[in-house]
Amino acid sequence: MSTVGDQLIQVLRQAGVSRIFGIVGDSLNPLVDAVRRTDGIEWIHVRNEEAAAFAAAAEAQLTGRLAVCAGSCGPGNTHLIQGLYDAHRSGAPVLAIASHIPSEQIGTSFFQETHPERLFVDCSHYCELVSQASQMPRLARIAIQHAVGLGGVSVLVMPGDVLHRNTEHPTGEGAPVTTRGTVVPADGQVRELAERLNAASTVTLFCGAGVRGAHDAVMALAGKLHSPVGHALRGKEWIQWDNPYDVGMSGLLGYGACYDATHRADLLLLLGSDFPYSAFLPQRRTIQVDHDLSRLGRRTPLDLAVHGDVGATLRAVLPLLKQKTDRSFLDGMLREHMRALEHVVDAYTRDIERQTPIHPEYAAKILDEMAAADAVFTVDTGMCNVWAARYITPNGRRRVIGSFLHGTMANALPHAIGAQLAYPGRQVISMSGDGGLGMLLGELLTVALHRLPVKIVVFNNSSLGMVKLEMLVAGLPDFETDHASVNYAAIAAAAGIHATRVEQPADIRAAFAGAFAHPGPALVDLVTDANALSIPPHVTLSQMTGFALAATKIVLSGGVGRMLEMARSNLRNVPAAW
Ligand SMILES: Cc1ncc(C[n+]2csc(CCOP(=O)(O)OP(=O)(O)O)c2C)c(N)n1
Repeated sequence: MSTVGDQLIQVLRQAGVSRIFGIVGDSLNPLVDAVRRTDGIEWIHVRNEEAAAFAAAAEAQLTGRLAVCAGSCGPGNTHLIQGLYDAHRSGAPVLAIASHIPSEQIGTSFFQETHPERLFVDCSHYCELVSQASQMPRLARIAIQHAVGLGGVSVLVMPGDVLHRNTEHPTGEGAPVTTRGTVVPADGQVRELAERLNAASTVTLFCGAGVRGAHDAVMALAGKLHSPVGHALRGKEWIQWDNPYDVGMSGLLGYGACYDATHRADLLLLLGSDFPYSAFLPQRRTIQVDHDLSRLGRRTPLDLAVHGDVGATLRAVLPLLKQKTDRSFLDGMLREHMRALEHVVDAYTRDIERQTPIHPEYAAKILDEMAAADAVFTVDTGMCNVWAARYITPNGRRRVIGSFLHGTMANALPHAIGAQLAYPGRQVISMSGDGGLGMLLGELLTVALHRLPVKIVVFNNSSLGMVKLEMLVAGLPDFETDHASVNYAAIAAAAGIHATRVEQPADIRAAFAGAFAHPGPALVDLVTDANALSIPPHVTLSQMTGFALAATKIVLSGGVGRMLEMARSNLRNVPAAW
């Protein structure tokens, strides 16, 4: 007889799942035993269930396929929460199997009792208790369809005794649908979109993660409308490459002419972006296209909302558009973009090649140059977000993921674990803050245990650098941000990881080369400057107090990597007349 645990594993196999991230234990054991007895699926042991959820989130985000994590009852469940929030907010299809105390004990304050079906409600589309064998395999398929269909987390709460029971229904062959269809907009919306785009004198496009797979269509649209194309952080990897209309990024980490292009255009077209900072949007003359109806109009009033995938919508509207003839707005914005980048590069520290502690931007620049053309970068929340946004040059093949919506620390290393398992042959680089690495330090052991060839680059400034910056912006003296130096290379080496500590800028290249050439896991511990971002002298603290845009000014005193070259080469396409 097969058990409910066996049945769940069979359904997961039908959905194409080949691994479960988690930590074995008590109520989970029947499931783990089913994994042991089933071909084609493995158990990936981590050191903290939080990391299991992050790893599944990365796998799901990168591949678009369902990924699975599991936690045992009580504390094993509560550890999952951080990673599940990250997965859910990123729209990553993740199924969490939250095993539960014996079903007859529910409601008795039993050992390790929590109420998982309440606990995970806020970070899932679907969260249900499986209290009897007869509910399976149906609930497993429903949970999977929710995760994949709605994009986010589903949780199956499974008491250990239920997992252990004999099945009551055949499993059947019906594989869950794990690829989503395309949302094609209604004809009337397409016509109205065309009319408004034709009527506007100038249109700027602002792209989010929803432009994934629509690069050609967005370029064709920009070409027809002579539109500047800006992006949010999550849109960068999909749209900034091979883009002669690029005007940079908006938001707290933004740069270039994006802000002006979005505010000065006659019409702003938001494409697949749920960019949360309303203050950076003009709040007028805006059209939004999104495959998710619930996002339409939630950041800004809209002249028109279009429900559709970006690619499908643009392909439908392009034949209805007239070629605009006046490109002076676009050319002006491209020039402004280049000037803005030149300005920040001028302000950028000159002696950077010799500076110690190492300037983090110098290290990020070298990392960008030396990383593989199809590398996957996972980026810790903190200043690594800034370095990735500024220095990791997208090319359509690289991927950059982070906790860009939940904004939790310590995501990069466990994300890298999921990424490396999903793509064993690809270079996976974890851009870790020392605070982030310290928070889930045990995951170094996971990397070592599974011999994952992850390359961990630690920006080790002995500081919670992003918070230090926030305190400066708020006019507060920084407090409890700087801590004693830790030698992460020594820790990694003790865990059996190839490790190098780098204190001199001249040694960075050799350290990266050694790490990238090493066939197994490798860590480069860069001793970086916590004060790399100081307040520009002409801005006083009182000017900045409480003013969010000030963060941009501070960050703008840093460099912008290869983006200046891109801006310059885009200007070469602009007719000489300007
Ligand atoms: C779990 C969690 N705790 C606290 C924060 C607030 N926070 C945001 S960035 C940051 C500092 C990160 O420090 P580190 O990883 O060393 O990176 P750095 O900014 O110094 O490069 C903190 C404490 C958070 N985002 N997530």
